[in-house]
Amino acid sequence: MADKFEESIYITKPLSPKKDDIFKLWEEVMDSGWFTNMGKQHNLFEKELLEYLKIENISIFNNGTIALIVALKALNLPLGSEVITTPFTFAATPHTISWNGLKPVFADIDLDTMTLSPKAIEKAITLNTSAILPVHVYGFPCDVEAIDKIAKKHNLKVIYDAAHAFTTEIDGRSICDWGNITMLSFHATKLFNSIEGGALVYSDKKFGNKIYELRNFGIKRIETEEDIKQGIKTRDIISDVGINGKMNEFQAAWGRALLNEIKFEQNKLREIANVYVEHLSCMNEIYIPTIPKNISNSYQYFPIIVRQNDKFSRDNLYDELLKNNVYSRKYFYPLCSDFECYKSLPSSNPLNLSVAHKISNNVLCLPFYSNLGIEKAKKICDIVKDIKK
Ligand code: T4K
Repeated sequence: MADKFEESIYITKPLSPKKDDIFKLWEEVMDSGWFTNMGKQHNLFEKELLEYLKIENISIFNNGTIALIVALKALNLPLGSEVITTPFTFAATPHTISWNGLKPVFADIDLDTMTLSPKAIEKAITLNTSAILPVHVYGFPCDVEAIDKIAKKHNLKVIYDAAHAFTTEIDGRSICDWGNITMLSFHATKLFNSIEGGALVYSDKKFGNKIYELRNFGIKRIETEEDIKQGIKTRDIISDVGINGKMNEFQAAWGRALLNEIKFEQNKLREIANVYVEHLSCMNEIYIPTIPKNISNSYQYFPIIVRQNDKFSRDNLYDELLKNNVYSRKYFYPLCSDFECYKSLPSSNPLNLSVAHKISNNVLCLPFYSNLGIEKAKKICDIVKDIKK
């Protein structure tokens, strides 16, 4: 029998930059007297992310949720129109739809990828549908090509929630290349973090100005001929109902200092993933979803699916791990469609979401962070095997 852990083992432990690196940058910010409102660190962070992710346009935010709210707003979707999304996600996803005065419509997921099923999307489309909001859950890419075709056929906008998919690529191409706008999250619990933070990535430059304004209270800087005649260079007007979504200089500096460490971290996470696969895949009670070879894994979460029997279930595995001081997480149980605020929607009917219910009732995310190390990962596997005995 493996001994229980003396310390608490959480699902993740946030990654910090090297102290020397971050203190140097923070000192620079303090000395500059410029703490927020699109300062030097902010602008450098955006520039470095463009290069790192091999993308063309990015706007960074104070968190991923506000970024997603702004993405939906920037697309100017008709008030009260329907946005098709997955129930198998974090609360933030459907909440951003509701915050925009739009109606979330839940559609079922695919068994293999756990992401929105293209067939279920087609079935959910009505005359009132304006957009699709799929989630690359755990960094597993949605069927982006099929969703692209559906969106074109029905003239719908696509906003991807890629909160878990930082650096994910399909055949070497950034996951952010699909859809009208993609949201990334840089929350502390994410592989790459700026403590709190997020970003919007878009291919069409015209969104850039709109997003810039919406992120900053709707402030638009204009220059008229009359103003120029009168010697006024620029004037600020409020162009739209904006919000405060700005990332401050301290967090932007944190993100910059961490960016170059991500590849190293992902290599260490790959080793931990290999330990889990080696020790748990032989158990009939556990299925480990795998990412296809043409996809580069973000290594954000390590989900397993429990094949329930009389003696072994997801909930009993969760409870037993807890007794051993291991805090695994039931991401994402319950489904968003079962939340009080959404359960009365017609699309929340469990008959409409049978695959999502099946996955949500049996999924468990194991502790997954580089500092966990190989030995502790092996010990977690031993505890899981002991529970089965
Ligand atoms: N879309 C999707 C699909 C998302 O998953 C999320 C966020 C969003 C959108 C929204 O993006 P943001 O607005 O957050 O940028 C956590 C995160 O707070 C949340 O960002 C994340 N998804 C979600 C899946 O997980 P909780 O409520 O589970 O977090 P919490 O506080 O229980 O933390 C988890 C564990 O991490 C703790 O048990 C211990 C450890 N931890 C956490 C923090 C904050 C630390 O060791 N240190 C820390 O500082 O939501």
